[in-house]
Amino acid sequence: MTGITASTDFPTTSGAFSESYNGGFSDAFISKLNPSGTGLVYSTYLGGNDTDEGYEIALDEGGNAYVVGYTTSPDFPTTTGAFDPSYNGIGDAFISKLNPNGTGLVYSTYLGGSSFDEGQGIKVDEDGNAYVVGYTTSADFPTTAGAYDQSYNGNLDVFISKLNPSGTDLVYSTYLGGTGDDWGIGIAIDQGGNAYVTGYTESANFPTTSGAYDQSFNGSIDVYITKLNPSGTDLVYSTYLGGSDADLGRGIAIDQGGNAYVTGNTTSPNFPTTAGAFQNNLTASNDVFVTIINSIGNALVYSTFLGGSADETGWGIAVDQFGSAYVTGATNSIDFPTTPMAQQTFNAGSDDVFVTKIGLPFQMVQGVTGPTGPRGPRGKDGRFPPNVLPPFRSCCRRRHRFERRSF
Ligand SMILES: [Ca+2]
Ligand SMILES: [Ca+2]
Ligand SMILES: [Ca+2]
Ligand SMILES: [Ca+2]
Repeated sequence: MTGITASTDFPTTSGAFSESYNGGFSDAFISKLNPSGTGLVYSTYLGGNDTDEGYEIALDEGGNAYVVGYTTSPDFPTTTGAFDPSYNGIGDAFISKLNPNGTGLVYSTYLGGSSFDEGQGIKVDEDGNAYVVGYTTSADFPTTAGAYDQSYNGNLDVFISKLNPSGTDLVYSTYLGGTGDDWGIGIAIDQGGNAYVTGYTESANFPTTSGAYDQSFNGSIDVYITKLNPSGTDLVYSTYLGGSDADLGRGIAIDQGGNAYVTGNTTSPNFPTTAGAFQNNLTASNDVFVTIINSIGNALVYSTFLGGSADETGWGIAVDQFGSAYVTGATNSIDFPTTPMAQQTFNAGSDDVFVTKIGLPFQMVQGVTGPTGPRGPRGKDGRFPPNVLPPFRSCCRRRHRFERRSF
């Protein structure tokens, strides 16, 4: 895991890359827990004498850890021969690759221009290339020849950069955005080397593609979902997603068929949902959304709100081989939908973490609370097509709705 700490006594391990705090407002940290969660395999600070923040981590098959984040430290640890070993000012993104033992950096580089640059998301392919997303106000952010968009579009722009396995050079690097503020938050890759990015935009001229699901801005802030080709030279598709109010994308994952699963939060009562989805109405000022868009980016496969009577935010999403989505985030609702026999069915105060599994409408979720489980609605074969769902009985409490429709 990675994150941010201001603690000078954050637990580190003997021999780790950086055992002691490096100063300033914060350091990033990288920690590896053993399989049973009873001890640290390694734990290290990562940072310089100013602010350092770790935002996402990815692993390769060799056990190397790749971290992306943000730093204002001129002495952030970089490695000789790295793509950019020197600070560019007003905040830079960083990408650091830590060896499997946590004892040293394989490479570490700044990424940014002369203005503000912040890294947010990272994924690594099987060859060790790192794909990074973030946002920038630098007109001189490093881009590559032939990349999709080599020129700054104004205010915040998204950047998408692919770093080679040795961290010495960019394979490609491109801006993405319109004239307004555009934030890059989440990134996913498929086996073909396409990169999928989500975040949010205030640009009415954010680049979309012909035939995409939603080519026009819906107001306030919108989610976008953009698929970049393997060479970083062009968009495969790019679409808005949202309603008339604020819609913010944060997490994205890709299934084996190339469908993109996106989560975030929305305050739009008219955020697009699909017929038969778990929750078709906004329950409060701010709900999580979970949306699946098809592989060519021209239609929604599934889209739902997820939330209770107070606010929540979706932060991360994963998808399994059956197409079920696993969503996590934070909620301060006392009536956030939970399932019977879940680990914790109540809010213990203020913001709580939530973990939710949502199956596609035509699939069933196995397990004790699934359709065929001892607490489930016991369909003959555990499979209710969405249009013949058994009616909800008036006796059933809200959480049962979730159980029945969560497949
Ligand atoms: Ca620091
Ligand atoms: Ca900078
Ligand atoms: Ca912009
Ligand atoms: Ca909107």
